[in-house]
Amino acid sequence: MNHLTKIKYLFLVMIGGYLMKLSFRWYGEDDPVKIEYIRQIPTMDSIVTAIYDVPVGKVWSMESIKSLKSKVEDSGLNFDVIESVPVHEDIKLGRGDRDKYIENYKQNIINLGKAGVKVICYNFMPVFDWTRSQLDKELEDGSTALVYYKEQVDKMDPLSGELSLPGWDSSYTKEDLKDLFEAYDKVGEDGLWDNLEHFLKEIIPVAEANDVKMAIHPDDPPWPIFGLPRIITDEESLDKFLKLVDSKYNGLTFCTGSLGSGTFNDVPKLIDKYAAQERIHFMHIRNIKLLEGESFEESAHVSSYGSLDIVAIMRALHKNGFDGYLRPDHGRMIWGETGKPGYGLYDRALGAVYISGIWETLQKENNK
Ligand code: DNO
Repeated sequence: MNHLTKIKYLFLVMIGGYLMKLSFRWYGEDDPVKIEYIRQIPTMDSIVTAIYDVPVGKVWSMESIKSLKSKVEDSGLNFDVIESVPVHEDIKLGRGDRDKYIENYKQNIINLGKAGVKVICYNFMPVFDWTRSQLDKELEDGSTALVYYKEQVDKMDPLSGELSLPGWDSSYTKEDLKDLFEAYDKVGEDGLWDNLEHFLKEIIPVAEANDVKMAIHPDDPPWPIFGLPRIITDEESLDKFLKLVDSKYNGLTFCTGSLGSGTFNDVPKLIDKYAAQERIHFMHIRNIKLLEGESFEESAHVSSYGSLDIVAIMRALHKNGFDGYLRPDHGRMIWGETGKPGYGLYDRALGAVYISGIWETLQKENNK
């Protein structure tokens, strides 16, 4: 911890500040996990949510944002982080109605800023968000988890129109998908970078003016899938991304599981680097067990259950006085719970308490 960070840290501790803000993803009224239950998780600060019934690319009305904010605040939690405001494919492809969609995106930043939102998470993955081969793989202890087995993914046919994962936009028809795949083939990696740069140069000034920090989510997994380009994958690409628009408002959602599934990424080292630059605004803490050859299983958060050292990760954040938002990411399904894969209550709550236990230890060690 450098001198200034230490002073800021000690000051915050004195006034009862908790620095890192623990948050939890909630899918709104339709989420089987009740917001009142989330409130009961110790040290919980905020809800991470979004408006889910507006098609990608449209403006979220002030009315719907306010009503969501009230629901969250009535439960005693803060409404500071939105995950996600999705980016329309026309923006990523630099085609069609891109200008209109960028204007709409700016309006969403303005509206969310007015409602007091501090961080917006988004991604720039073509067509599909996160990808897994199975959502309910039974682990040794009888719990189930999301897994990515390369040999199974290689056999999947995304153009069949039959594949579906909870993170994907299911409104595409077979024809839409065919058209998108052809368009991305032409755009390629370089074109995707150009389109990302254009998007950032348009939206970051609006984010600055409205005091909303933008936080891109890395590609999950961090390599191309189904022949579609993926560009936010490793240190080189994160450096390149942050330089496209060199502003604090152009930052990262650092997802340990996404970046960590690439063996080429040293997760604690990357966190140390980008937290020191104050470019991490939102953390997703997930553990994964790396298997041979681009395959992995999601595990319990505890370090010894996966391949990531969660204590080293939290230490890298703490060392840099991280005062952003952090949420436990994907949990397994345990204790017979059913619901949204990766987003049940129980295992994520265990993860949350494990994480805040590590944080408390680091704070107390530091105060000695
Ligand atoms: C997976 C999530 C992602 C994330 C988006 C952000 O569980 O972390 O779906 O929300 O990529 O836009």
